[in-house]
Amino acid sequence: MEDLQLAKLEDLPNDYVQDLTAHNLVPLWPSLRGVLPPTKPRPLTQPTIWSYQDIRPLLIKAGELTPIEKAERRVLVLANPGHGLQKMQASAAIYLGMQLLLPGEWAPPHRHTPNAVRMIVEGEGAYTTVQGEKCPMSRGDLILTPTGLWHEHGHDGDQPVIWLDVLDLPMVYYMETSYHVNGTHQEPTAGHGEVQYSGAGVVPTPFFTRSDKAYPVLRFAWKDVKAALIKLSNDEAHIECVQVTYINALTGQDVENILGYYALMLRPGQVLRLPARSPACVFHVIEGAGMELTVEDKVFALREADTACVPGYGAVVLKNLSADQPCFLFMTDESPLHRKLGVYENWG
Ligand code: GTQ
Repeated sequence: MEDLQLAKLEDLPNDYVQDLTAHNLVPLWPSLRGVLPPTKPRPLTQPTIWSYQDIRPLLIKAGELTPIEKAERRVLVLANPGHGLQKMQASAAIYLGMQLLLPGEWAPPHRHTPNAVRMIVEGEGAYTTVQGEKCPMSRGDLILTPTGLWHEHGHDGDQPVIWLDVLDLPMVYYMETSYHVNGTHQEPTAGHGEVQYSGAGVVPTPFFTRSDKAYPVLRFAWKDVKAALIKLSNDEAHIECVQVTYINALTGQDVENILGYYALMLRPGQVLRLPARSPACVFHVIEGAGMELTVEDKVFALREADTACVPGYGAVVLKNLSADQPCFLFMTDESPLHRKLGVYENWG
């Protein structure tokens, strides 16, 4: 059934509207179609690409302009113009930032309510210490800093290190639950979850380790994730979507509570159509000779280290432009949030 045209605010007498305002009241009907649009949502999130070639020199320049002590975290935020750049949102729930740490620099310890991950883009020798566990950074590695865990970044190497930060900051901020606490330097103490939980299907018996850690693994080395994708592709030659999910080895659930993290392999020349689903999604090229991302009527070309964001409810087509090399992507989406809230939809 067609929606009826509803009355506008201007259809009401001025003094009546003023009376409402004076009592903190608002008529629903002029705004009803805005908050409940017909048939499908109207995401503010626009399909957007950030090319690493554009970001890198500007980030290096930030390293010259702003000392780490004056930045704490030296980050250029990948802001979606559909939300307004000042909102610092890639989508409704996703924040993306490109962070630079120069040799010898130190980003001091803190913890905060938003969950974060880092996807390492460039450089060697830096590390994040998360709750006493030292996590070295190499290209393609994923390091978790879940809600409430202490973390600090250091750099013993001799070249700049750059990584992509993904946080659920917009969501946590919207809920009025975002805050941070500063801490003191942590000497690395704990073992390495990625070593203890490295056997797929077996985990240290919880009774004996008596681990009360909610997050058993904090670092996922790219070499292991890449090997898992290649094995999956070889063993399941017929499956179309060669994708793995970063999960919590103790719960089998997504590795963090609000955003989902995945790695995907496009076979040489592969064209992969992803269904239209409610969550917005981010794509970042870890390795490959180039790919094409089509969403709605937009086509983006992505090279290594490029990042793109697409709104929910639109079908996405990924195409590996190389005929002889696979292309590897890191992906983030809002699926865990949508599923928990009961609004997750797959429109096929
Ligand atoms: O490295 O702890 O991009 O606290 C934004 C907030 C990075 C971090 C960001 C943060 C961090």
